[in-house]
Amino acid sequence: MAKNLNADAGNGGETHQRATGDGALLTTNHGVPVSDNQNSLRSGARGPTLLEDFVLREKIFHFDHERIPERIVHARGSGAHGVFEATDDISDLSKAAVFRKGEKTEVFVRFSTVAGGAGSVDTPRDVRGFAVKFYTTEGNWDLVGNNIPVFFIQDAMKFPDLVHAVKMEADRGYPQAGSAHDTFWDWASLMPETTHMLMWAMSDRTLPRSLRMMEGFGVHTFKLVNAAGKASFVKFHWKPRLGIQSTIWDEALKLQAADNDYHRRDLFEAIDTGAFPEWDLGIQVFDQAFADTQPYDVLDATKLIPEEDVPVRLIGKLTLNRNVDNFFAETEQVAFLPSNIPPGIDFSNDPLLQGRLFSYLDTQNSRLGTTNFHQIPVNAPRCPFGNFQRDGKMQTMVPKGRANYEPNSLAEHGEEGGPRESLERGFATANAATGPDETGDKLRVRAESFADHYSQARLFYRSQDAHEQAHIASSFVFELSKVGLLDQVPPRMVANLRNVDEDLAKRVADGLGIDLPKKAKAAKEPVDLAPSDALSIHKNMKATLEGRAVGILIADGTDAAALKSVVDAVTKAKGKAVIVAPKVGGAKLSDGTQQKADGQLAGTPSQLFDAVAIILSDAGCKALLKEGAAVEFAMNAFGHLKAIGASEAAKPLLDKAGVEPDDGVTGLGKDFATAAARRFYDREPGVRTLA
Ligand code: HDE
Repeated sequence: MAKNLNADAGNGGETHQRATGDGALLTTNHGVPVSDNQNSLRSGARGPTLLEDFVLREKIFHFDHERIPERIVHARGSGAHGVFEATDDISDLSKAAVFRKGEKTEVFVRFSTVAGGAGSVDTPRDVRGFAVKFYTTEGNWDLVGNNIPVFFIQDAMKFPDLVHAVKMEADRGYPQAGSAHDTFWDWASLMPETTHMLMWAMSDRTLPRSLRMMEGFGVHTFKLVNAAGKASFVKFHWKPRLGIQSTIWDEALKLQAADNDYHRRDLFEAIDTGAFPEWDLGIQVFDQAFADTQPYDVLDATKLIPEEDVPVRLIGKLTLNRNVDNFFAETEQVAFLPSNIPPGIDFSNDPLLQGRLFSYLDTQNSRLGTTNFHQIPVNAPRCPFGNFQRDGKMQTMVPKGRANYEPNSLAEHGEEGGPRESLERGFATANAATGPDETGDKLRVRAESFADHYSQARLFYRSQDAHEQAHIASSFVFELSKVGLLDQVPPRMVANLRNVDEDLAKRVADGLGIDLPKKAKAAKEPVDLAPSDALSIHKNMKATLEGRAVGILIADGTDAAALKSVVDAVTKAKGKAVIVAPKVGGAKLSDGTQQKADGQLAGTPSQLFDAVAIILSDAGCKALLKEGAAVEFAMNAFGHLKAIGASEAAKPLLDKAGVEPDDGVTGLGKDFATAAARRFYDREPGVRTLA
């Protein structure tokens, strides 16, 4: 490589070490080759920098504008490419090509937290976004859902209030990424319609173990439309093949310290190693006659339809099989629009959905800076598309000819006339009004059928097992205990909870140390609905190591054969074995071999794993007894209700960590692999006080 003459002329030295290997020529954005990417152009070796330096100016100019406004909500997200395959024939319900049995459609998926900024952490207590863009042959379909089937509000009018209340407080700029603060609970306690969603938000649903282990929901009622124009109502569900799995609160808090990118890394690494995450797409289909007979309104996004009433029918499979090549270009620039919908699917009159149809298109213009955001590769349809919209900022298409209006007769003159509408193939809105009050006078009202704010909150609570109920009560206590200044708020919230379940309200009041307030007046008295097992995580949990990770703590002297047998057992069960040692260079095993570690103990705590094995010799254990991180490794695994398999010699470490014998504390044999596939919730009352 030629010497840098300018640098040599100055202090005579190269400014950096050059990587070997030939790359393409480095140029400016306009293609001019760059000779020196280290030094700006100066007048004299120690003189001022010259304005003339177009290489420096262009580089800094572009850098200055690298950031774009983050999403107002759902700013922090992780994306991946994949494929959706339709597995069942539903042509009687929908004519959409994406549902044709055997049809494979490329997709892009972005998971997100809601409240935190783009640089916040992955594991706050928060709802998760689950947005899927299907690049169908009939245009893009964006199913922009969440991991919870209901929402906080019934009407789009309240969305800015919800978001202002939950985001960091306006004057102090904190807290980041969480709802445990004054303004959120002030607002929520004044809005009884939030109660059902609050039950979900305070449950372990908002603490997913992995993005690969959570359900997804379209939330709103949509419509499917068949070739004859017949519409049916539908709710969309995503069911993870790895099962639903959540962490517990203390673990989620400690994960924030251990790895800010816990979910993003987990998703990336799974896809990178070929462990492709999969979900089944399910639908609940029903008609107006069913809707008319339910004790809730199917257009109300604070309500769900119990799976026991309308079973979920599986109609397709989603597989995420490719990581993004560039986070900004794809995950950051992807623009989801609930209004993207192909023929065969349609909207309902849900007033929340109706508001979303405007908001998302509007926000992309300020976020991506141009009405042409659909031309960004991750957003562009894969099918041919064209119309007479023209120009605008960042126009990258070069339409030919004069046809930028319609109708035109240019083709009669031999010129290109442009695309044409099609009555047969075009999107035609399904005949909208099906239910009562769906047309009529213009009114700023909430339908009377939206008035029951508590029955389904009660249904959710009573469908949980005892451990899950304790977690919900404890989350309310934790969050409301963070309401610092507004003393009126916790009692007001508990007064609402009395409409959900008296025992829950009492537990929360006790946990807060306040008197049980008078029950809040309900807009409509709640009723008892039959509990739904499908709403509980625990009742549906899969005992499996697939997609889970086991941390194996070793030190000098660890028995080589025992280590190998644990690694083999974990791998055989499709889990990931991660070796942790005091030094990342590893440890010298009993047979004299040096075992490299995947993680250093101080930076690889047990909250990163679903179960742990501690394989130590007498000497190794003695050394680790003085190591706080080793004691915490065992203590937190126990406190987070995980299986702990340990060698005999590791016993003193377990004793020091306060690990007590139970079904989850095993030796290193077969019983460990079985135990590692689950968590031990019965242990919890012994390790912490729950409300
Ligand atoms: Fe969103 N929402 N939302 N939302 N939402 C956005 O759009 C909005 C709602 C959801 O990964 C924004 O492109 C309004 C329900 C997800 O890029 C914004 C209302 C559900 C994502 C917006 C709702 C969602 C968003 C911010 C009430 C679950 C992330 C940036 C009428 C069904 C998508 C953007 C991604 C993002 C508005 C309610 C899910 C501001 C006005 C209900 C998963 O346009």
